[in-house]
Amino acid sequence: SSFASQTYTARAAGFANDLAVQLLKLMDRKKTNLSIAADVTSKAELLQLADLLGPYICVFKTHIDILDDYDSSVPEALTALAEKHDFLIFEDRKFADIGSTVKAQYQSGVYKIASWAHITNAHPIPGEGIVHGLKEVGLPLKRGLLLLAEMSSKGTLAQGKYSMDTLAMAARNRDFVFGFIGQRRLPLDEPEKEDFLYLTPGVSMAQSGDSLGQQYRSPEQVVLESGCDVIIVGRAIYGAADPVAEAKKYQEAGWNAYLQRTRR
Ligand code: BMP
Repeated sequence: SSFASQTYTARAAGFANDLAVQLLKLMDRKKTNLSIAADVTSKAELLQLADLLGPYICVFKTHIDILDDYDSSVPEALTALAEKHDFLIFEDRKFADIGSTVKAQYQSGVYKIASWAHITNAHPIPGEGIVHGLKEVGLPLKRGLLLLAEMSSKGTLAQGKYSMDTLAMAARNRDFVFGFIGQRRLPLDEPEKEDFLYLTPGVSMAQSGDSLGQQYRSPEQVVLESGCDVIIVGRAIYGAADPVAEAKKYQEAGWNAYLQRTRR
């Protein structure tokens, strides 16, 4: 597609959401399209990963509710590390309720996600009210939202018309929604009217899946063949004996695929 062949920086002008512009520029500046899925259960491990891997990533993805020892010092420390290493924080919350409920879940409760997460995401299943509810909280804070258009897991129901309707929902909310969690740029068969960012989990160079339905593809398949923009890598990096060495490998693989894709 025409957008996928352009550099991240060149594409920044086509986005209405400030955070998307920030992310696109930071990727070229740091030469990384790698996001780490930091699915660890202690705050010490989480912050250690953010500090160790920070130099190699554009986005630090959290599941804040899996921490056994969460307290409000965690987002504070994460925010400081995001500034130190120049990355964005993405809380992978996968909101999935009516607008009024997700608004409260985003703003309040133990985690107060909107107060620290630059990016969060939502399932489009409830209908567009979910976007409007999250937007009321997130837009004044200059946050950005991703919609789950597809999933990496075996048997996912998010496919076909559901994915295309997700794209349409995003297109009506470009001030807040700047992209997708997905497995490929949509649509692949007709010219895209508007640009979106695609962040893609289910990436490993060593495994083809896990025992619970996860399915993996390589950075080349994701970035080069499927036209996605950010590779999200979890266990393949933080589960390795040397996570820093592994992060460097994935950064290089993702970046080389991007360079190949944008070569004129
Ligand atoms: P791993 O690379 O260890 O399989 O982790 C993948 C991460 O991406 C997990 O945090 C998971 O919640 C997330 N994820 C996914 O695997 N597939 C999707 O379709 C959407 C996700 O957010």
